[in-house]
Amino acid sequence: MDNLFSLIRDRMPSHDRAFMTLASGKVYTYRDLLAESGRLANTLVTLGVKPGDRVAVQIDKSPEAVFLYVACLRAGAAFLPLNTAYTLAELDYFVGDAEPAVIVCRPQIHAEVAALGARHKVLVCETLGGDGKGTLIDKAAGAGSAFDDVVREPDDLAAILYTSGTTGRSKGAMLTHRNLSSNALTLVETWRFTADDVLLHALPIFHTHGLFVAINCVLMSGASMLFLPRFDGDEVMALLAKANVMMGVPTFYVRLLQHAGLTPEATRHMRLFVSGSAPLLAETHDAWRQRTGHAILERYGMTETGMITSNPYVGDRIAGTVGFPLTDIDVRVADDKSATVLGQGEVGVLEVRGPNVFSGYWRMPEKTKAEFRDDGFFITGDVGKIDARGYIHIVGRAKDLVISGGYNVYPKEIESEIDGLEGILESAVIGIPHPDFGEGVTAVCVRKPGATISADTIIQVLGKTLAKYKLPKHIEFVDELPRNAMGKVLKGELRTRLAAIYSGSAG
Ligand code: MCA
Ligand code: AMP
Repeated sequence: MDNLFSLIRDRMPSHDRAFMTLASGKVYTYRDLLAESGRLANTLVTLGVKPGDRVAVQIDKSPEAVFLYVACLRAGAAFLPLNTAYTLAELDYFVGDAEPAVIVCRPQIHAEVAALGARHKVLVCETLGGDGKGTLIDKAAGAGSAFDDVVREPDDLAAILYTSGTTGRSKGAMLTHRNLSSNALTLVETWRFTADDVLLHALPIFHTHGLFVAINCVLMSGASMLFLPRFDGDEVMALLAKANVMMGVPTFYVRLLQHAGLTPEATRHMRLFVSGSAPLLAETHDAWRQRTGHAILERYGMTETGMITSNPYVGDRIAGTVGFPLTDIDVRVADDKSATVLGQGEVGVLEVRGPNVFSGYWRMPEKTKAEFRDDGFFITGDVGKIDARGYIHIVGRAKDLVISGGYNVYPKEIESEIDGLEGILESAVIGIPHPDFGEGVTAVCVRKPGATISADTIIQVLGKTLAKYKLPKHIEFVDELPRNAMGKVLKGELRTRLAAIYSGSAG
C-alpha cells in the first residue's frame, strides 16, 4: 500500500492531538482530520470519482479545503488545486485540459463555473467557501466517516499542479505518491520536524510551498499548524508566540521586518524560519538575523520537483545560497546548449534527478521529453553554480520568468495579451527589482503610429482575462524595443534602463 496517506496514517500521533488551530482558537484534532476527510472521500466516490480521476478545486483557504486534499489522496484521486486569483478565462483552459471528474469552486461563482464545466463535459460542480460551507460539505454531512483508503502504487498520480510554460499554455505537472512522500519524509528529517512542532501557516494552499512543503511536513511528523486564511503581517506578529516554525516567501520576511514588534524576545521561542519560492535577498537575510538573532533557512524547489536543496539545519546558512541537495537528490550544473556537465564554480543550468522529480506533463509527452536529459536529469531552467563547499547558488534564469511575491508570471502570456490590443505594436514584459514583491511585473510597450492607448486602458482590459498578480505594476511606453542583430528583444537592457522605477515604492 503506497498511498501517501498510508504513510501519514502510520506516523500519526494520538488522535486527540491538535492537527490544526485557527486564529479564533478553534482546534481540529487528528481524529477530526480522519473523520472529515473520510466523509469527503465517501462523498467523492458517491459523486463518481474513481482512482486516477482529477478533482479540480479553486477554493479559498479553510480547514475543509485541507480535508478535501486529504480526501483526494485517500480516494486515489489526483488533487488539482488552482490559484483563487485565476479568472474564468484562465480556469476555462485548466478545466478543458485536465478533464476533471469534479470541480469544487467558491459558492459566489458557482453558476459561471458550472456552465464552464458543462462546456467541457464536466457535470459535477460543487461549492466550498472560505467559511467551510457549501454543497460539498452539505453532501459530506450525510456521508459516513469511515473510509477504506484506496491502494496506490508509488508511481500513481497524487496531484496535478499547473505551471506556466515559457512558450504556449500552462503544463500540468503530474506528481506521484512517491514524489510527495519521498520529499515530505526528507524534509521532516532535514528540518527535524516532530509531533511537538507548531507551524505558522499563512501561505496559500494551491501551490507546492503551502500545500506540499508546509502541510505534508506537518502531516508526516504528526505536528500541528496554526492555520491563517492569508498572510497578514499584524496577525502573524500577534500569533507568532503560539508557533515555533514558520515558512514563507521572501515578501513575508520583508513585510515582517517593517514591524517594530520584531525583536529577539518576540522570536526567541522559534525553532526555524524557512524561506523559498523566490530569491531571498542577502540584505533581508542579514536584517532578519540582526533583528531576531535567527538565520533564515533558505531552500530551493520547483513545482515539478518539490524541494531540491536546503541550507543546513545545523551548520552555516549562507545568505544568497540555497544550500545542499537534499538526501537522495542529485543536482548538477550543465551547459544549457551542449548539455556538458560543468565543474565546481562554473555557471550553467541546474539539473536534478531523484525520487522527487515528477513523472511528466499531463498529456504533453513531447514537452516532457524536451525537459529531460537522456540520463533522467530534469532541466530546471535555473542558472547556478556549486561553490567549493558544495553550496548551490542560483545566479539567474535561463527561462523567461518573473517571480512576484512568490507567484510565477510568464512574460509571454502577458505580452500576447498586450500585443493583441488595438493601438499596440509590440511589447516586452520584464521583472524589475521591487521592494515588496522582489520583482515587479513591468510592461514596455510600443504604440502603433498615431495610437493613444493609455496604461490605464491596458490594465483595465488585461484585468478581464488575467489574474491580478500578473498585471503589470508599471507600464512604460517607448518608441521602439532594443533588439540584437538577430532581432531578439534585449530584455537585459530594458531591465537595466528601468532598474530604479520601484525603488522607494512601498509596495
Ligand atoms: C497580491 N498581489 C500581487 C501579489 N499578491 N501582485 C503581485 N505579486 C503578488 N504576489 C496584488 C493584489 O491582487 C493587490 O492588487 C495588490 O497586489 C496588493 O495586494 P496585497 O494586499 O499587498 O497582497 P497580499 O494579499 O498581501 O499578497 C501578497 C502575498 C501573496 C502575501 C505575498 O502574494 C502570497 O501569499 N504569496 C505567496 C505565493 C506562494 O505561495 N508561492 C509559492 C509557489 P490590487 O491592489 O490591484 O487589488 S510554490 C513555488 O514557487 C515553489 C515550488 C517553491 O519553491 O516554493
Ligand atoms: P514554481 O515551479 O512555480 O514552483 O517555481 C519554481 C521556481 O521558483 C524555480 O525554478 C526557481 O526559479 C524559483 N525558486 C524557488 N525557490 C527559490 C529560491 N530559494 N531562490 C531562487 N529562486 C527560487
